[in-house]
Amino acid sequence: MPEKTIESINIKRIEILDQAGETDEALMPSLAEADIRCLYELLVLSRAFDQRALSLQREGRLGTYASILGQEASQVGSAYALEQQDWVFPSFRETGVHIARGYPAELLFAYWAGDERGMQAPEGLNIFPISIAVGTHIPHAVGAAMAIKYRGEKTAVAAYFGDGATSKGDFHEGFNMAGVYRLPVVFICQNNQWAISIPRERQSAARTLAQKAFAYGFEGIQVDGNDIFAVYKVTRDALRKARDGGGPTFIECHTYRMAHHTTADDSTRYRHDREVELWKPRDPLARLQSFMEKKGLWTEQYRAEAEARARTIIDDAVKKAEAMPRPDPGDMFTYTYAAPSSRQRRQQGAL
Ligand SMILES: Cc1ncc(C[n+]2csc(CCOP(=O)(O)OP(=O)(O)O)c2C)c(N)n1
Repeated sequence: MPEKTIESINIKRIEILDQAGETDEALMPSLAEADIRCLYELLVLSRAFDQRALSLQREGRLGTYASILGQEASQVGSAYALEQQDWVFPSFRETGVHIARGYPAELLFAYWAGDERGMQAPEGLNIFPISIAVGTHIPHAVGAAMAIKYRGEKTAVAAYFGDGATSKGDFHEGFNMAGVYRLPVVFICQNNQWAISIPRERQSAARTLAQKAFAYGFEGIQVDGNDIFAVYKVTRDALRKARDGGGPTFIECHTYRMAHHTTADDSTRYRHDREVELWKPRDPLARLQSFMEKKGLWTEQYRAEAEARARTIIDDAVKKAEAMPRPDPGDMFTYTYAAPSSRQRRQQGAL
């Protein structure tokens, strides 16, 4: 009997904007100048939030916080491609997604200060509470996509997670179901090279994470996650495909976590400074800035104004978050189960 190749795999990687701010015109998505400015300002705002959250945590005003420094293009670029009706299932490191969707910054600060009411999305913002448990929201996102398909709606779901989540059972179960039923879901992995202290090469022996989709019968694609135009284009195309009945896509955003895992971690104990140094020139914000400068869309004055606007928004959000009346401890019970268990009732009585 002859030996035949019955399947083969091709994984694409998309890059559009290089470090010098030059673009590949053939791949460049059509974006008006106003969109480009908006993307830049969302990056600035996300970074301002991040910096402030880190300082507030150090002052004891937030509990703990997972920085997004270096990952802003993966987050803002992908979120910018969403339509208002689309649903987002975030993990704990998606502040840039929340900000790009217009989630009130005061609610994010309140959440990281330990107030669960911060995860109650305002009406019309289709964004689920963040999942601290790694990957457990992937099947939830797939379930939502199943409901959308069942109802015949023209809506897509975006599920965000890290490289570590791709080793979880939830990931494989979710991917399997999404593939079998061709569900309208886009899986967005920010491969930031580390799952706390586990490096990417110890996470999986696969050459790319994108190729994991292949086994489930749908497309996996890798994108330069520090290139906002590439992330935007790949996500926009995948979301359109999902809404048009073309089924799921898995996007691996190849990026880097510049900060510690969270404010409770010390990354110097497991990774070399020279690795972090290597990624500094790939900064997503600096790259967009170089592009805009060449196009005459960026000046020092514009930067100063954008940063001042971001500072005002963040100052205001901190004030609002800290002025919120303290939550009622009874809420712990009210929002956990539809009907409290006998143990919960006992605990409730002890409050
Ligand atoms: C189910 C579960 N197991 C373990 C943890 C502890 N934990 C928190 S973050 C993390 C690593 C996550 O890495 P990755 O998915 O790559 O996301 P990143 O933090 O890099 O954004 C782990 C193991 C958890 N939160 N949930």
